[in-house]
Amino acid sequence: MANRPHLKFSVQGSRFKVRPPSAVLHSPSSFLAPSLALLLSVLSPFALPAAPQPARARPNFVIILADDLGYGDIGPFGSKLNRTPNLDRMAREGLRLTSFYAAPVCTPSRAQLLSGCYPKRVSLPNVLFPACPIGLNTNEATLPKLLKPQGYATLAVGKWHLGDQLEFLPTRHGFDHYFGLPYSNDMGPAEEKAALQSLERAAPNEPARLGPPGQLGITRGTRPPLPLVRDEQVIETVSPPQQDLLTARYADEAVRFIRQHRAQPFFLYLAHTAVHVPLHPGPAFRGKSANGLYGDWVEEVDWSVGRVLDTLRECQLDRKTLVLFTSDNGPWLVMGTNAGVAGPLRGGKGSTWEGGLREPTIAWWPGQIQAGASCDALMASFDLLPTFLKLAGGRLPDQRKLDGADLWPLLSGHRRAQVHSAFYYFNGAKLEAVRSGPWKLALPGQGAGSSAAKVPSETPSPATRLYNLDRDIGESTDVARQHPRVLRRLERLLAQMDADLGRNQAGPGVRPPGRVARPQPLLLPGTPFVMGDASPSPNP
Ligand SMILES: [Ca+2]
Repeated sequence: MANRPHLKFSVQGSRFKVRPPSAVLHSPSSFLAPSLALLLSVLSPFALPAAPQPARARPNFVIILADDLGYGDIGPFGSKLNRTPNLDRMAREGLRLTSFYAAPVCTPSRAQLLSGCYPKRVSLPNVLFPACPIGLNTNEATLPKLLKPQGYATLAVGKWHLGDQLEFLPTRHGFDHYFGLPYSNDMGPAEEKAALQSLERAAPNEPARLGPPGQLGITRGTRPPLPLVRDEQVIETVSPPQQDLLTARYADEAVRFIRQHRAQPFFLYLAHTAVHVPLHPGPAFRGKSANGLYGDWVEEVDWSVGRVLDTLRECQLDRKTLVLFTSDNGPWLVMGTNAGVAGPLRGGKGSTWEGGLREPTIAWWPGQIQAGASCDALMASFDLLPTFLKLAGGRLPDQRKLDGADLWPLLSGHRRAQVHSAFYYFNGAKLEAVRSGPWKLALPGQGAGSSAAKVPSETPSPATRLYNLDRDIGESTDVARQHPRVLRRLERLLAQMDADLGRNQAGPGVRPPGRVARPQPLLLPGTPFVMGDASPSPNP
C-alpha cells in the first residue's frame, strides 16, 4: 500500500532458502568436515543436512491462528513496521513455511484446518453469520476428535466460526473445552454498523458478496450481542471495551491449560480474534506500535505467542511440543490503514491471488524441526490433521476422503519430499486456480475479492493466465503462451478437480454440512433479543 514502506523478501526463487542458522539441529552431520557438509547441503533442502528421524511419540500440538493477518505483517516474513520479537525468535528456532495455504475467508479456512479437507468438500465454502442453520457436520472426522482416542486433552480458545448452533460448537467436534467468541468480532450489533459502513464506503458490493441473507445466518438487521462462550454456555456479552481484553484472556486460558497438562499429551487450538476489524488491542499495547491500532494488535498477538512458548519452556515441554503459527486468510485490504499487508504477494482477503490465502507460517519444535530454516514446498492447513495424527500414533478414517497429506517428511528435513502435486484455489464454491510446483494457472473470471475496491486493476480477468511463482511471486506476468505444455498439464489437473468437487457446481465429492431446522442466536440467559427481518429461513 502506498503509505507503507516497501517490504523486502527472499522467499521466491529456489524451493528452499535458508537463513544463517542461528541454531542447528543436533545431528551427526553437524560435526562433518566443512567440505562434506557443503556437499551434503547441496543435496539437502536445508543448509545443514538433518537425517530424517522418527519423531518423539505423542507430542503435544499447539496451533496459534491469527485472523486476517497478512503475509507481510510479521518480522520473519519481512515486516519492518510491526515489532514481533517473539515470532522472530520462533522463526530462528523453527522453520518458516513460505508456501502454506489457507482459504480466502474465515469460515472455510477453519473448516479446512480442522477437517483436513477443502472447505467445499465439507460444504463450508462461505462465511457463516450468527444464528446460521448450517455448520461443520458432526459426521466429519476433525483433528481433535481423532486425537482423543490417542489420549489427548483438547482445548479450543478464541474464534470458532464453524457454526454457532449447539451441535456445531467445539465441544461437539472433539474439544474437551472451549472458551471464546464463536464468530467474527464485527458480527455484533454495534460493530456491525461501523464495519458495514466502513466496508460499504470502500467496496459497495462487499456485504452482499459475503453471503446471501437468509442462507448463511443473520447478515443484516438486528444481530445478537457478541457472545463469550465457555464450553456450551454464553457466560458474558462482549462490549467493544471488553473486546480490548480478549487477546490477554485467551492467552491466560492457553497458559493455564498448558500448565495443567504437563503429564498428558494435549492439543491446544488458540484461534485469536485479533487482528480482524474492528481493531481492539489491549490497554498495554494501544498506541505503542509504529503502525496504528493494527500494529498495536499484531504486537499483542506476538506477545501472546511469547507467553505460550515461554510457558512450554518453563514446563519443560518445549521438546515435546510442536507449535504452528499461521493466519486464516490474507489482509482485509479494503479496510485501509486498519488492514495488514500481503508483502510481495498480490491481492488480499477474499481473493485467490496469493495474498488471499498464502499465510505467514512457522513450525516450531526444538530438537525435531530444523531451526532457522525455511521451506517453500507446497502445503496447506488441511495437512495438519494427517501430520499431527500420524505423530500421535492415530489412524486416519478409512471411509472418508481427505485432501491433506503428512508433512512430516518436509518438517523433519527429508530431501526432495513432495507431498502435493497440486493445490486448488476455491473462492466460495468456485474453482478459480490451480498450482503445481511453481506454476499457477488462473481461470477466466478469477475475481480480486476484497482487494478490488483499492486495486482497480484487479477486476476479474477474462483470460486464462499462467504464472511462475518462483520467478514472479507477485503474479504480474502471464506466461501461458510461452509454456503451452505446462498449461495443458494444469488444465488436466483442473479437470480432475472438476470431476471431484466441481468447478462451479457441487461435484460428487462434496459432503453435506450439518444443518438445524430452527437456528437460534447464542445469547446470555435472560437477554432480550428478537430476531431481525433477515432471520434465516429454516430450510434454504
Ligand atoms: Ca479471517
